Amino acid sequence: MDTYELLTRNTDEVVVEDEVRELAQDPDGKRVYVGYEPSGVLHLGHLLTANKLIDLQDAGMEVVVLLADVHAYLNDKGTFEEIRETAERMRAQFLAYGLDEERTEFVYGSDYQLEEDYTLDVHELELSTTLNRAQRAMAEIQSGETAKVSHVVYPLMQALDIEYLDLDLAIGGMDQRKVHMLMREELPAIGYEARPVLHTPIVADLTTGDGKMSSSEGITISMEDSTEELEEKVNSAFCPPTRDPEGDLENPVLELFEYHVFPRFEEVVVERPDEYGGDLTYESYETLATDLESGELHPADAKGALASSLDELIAPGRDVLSEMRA
Ligand code: IYR
Repeated sequence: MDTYELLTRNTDEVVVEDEVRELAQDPDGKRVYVGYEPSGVLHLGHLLTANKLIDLQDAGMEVVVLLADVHAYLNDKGTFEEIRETAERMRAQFLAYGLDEERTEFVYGSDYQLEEDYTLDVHELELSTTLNRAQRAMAEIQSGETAKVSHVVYPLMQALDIEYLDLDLAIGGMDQRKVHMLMREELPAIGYEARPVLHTPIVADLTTGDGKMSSSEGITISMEDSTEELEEKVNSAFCPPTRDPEGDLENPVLELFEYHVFPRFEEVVVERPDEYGGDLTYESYETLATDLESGELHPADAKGALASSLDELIAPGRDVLSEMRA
């Protein structure tokens, strides 16, 4: 696969193409990051950005994972101590999921975000950014209905992280795009260079195909799920025989194949009894989606194969979690 294609596959947005094409010319040793507010257990949302990191490692880039403890604190996710404990568990789960330990640097936000230089730069951004802009950047991130002062400091710090971690590229879900747009404008305003960004899609809710899959509502698949729970959840998924259901709906089963399964497996085998045509083997998302649309592949069989592939992906993380709790 061509390097630009590897860097950008399964993304919803590339900001901006020219800059990412330049990176693709010589990705070796370039630094890319994603940040996460430490929270309970990894779920498919986290794993989608992690898949992108694995692609970028395969392209030769160095990966930085920011365990954004100060950000989580500013977003009212608990006490500092609770957040740091969660972050440690999160780190172990990412490694179990398949990030290369040698080429992944884990950084806590509090390692550098409380230093004088950083703090003075935050204040400089406070001066150059309008309140309205900072508030809008947080629309999809802010916890709770009421905007607090902490919520407008948050995106300014996220923008500065890119400078302080000395990065060449940032990754985030589409929910982070307004923060990144603020970064593109505001870093140059205080004398730093804006960096390119890749945004990964937000997967639809499993049972309805609507909106986004999140841990707060609807059904989420997480690293804590047992094989049986996973099968049950996948079986209850919305899966019409088309990749384009009506209106704003998506086909979440196909999305999971596209963003989670095919990037990590060479082939997917759908097991079927001989009287139903025998096993089917797919080497690409396209052929599987085409067969689902034509009726060659029944949604129930697709779900069975999806559940076992996801189970294989989360099993190592599930084991690490149970060891940590033992
Ligand atoms: N806003 C992210 C967490 C986060 C991401 C990055 I990239 C940072 O530099 C800091 C925080 C979230 O919503 O989880």
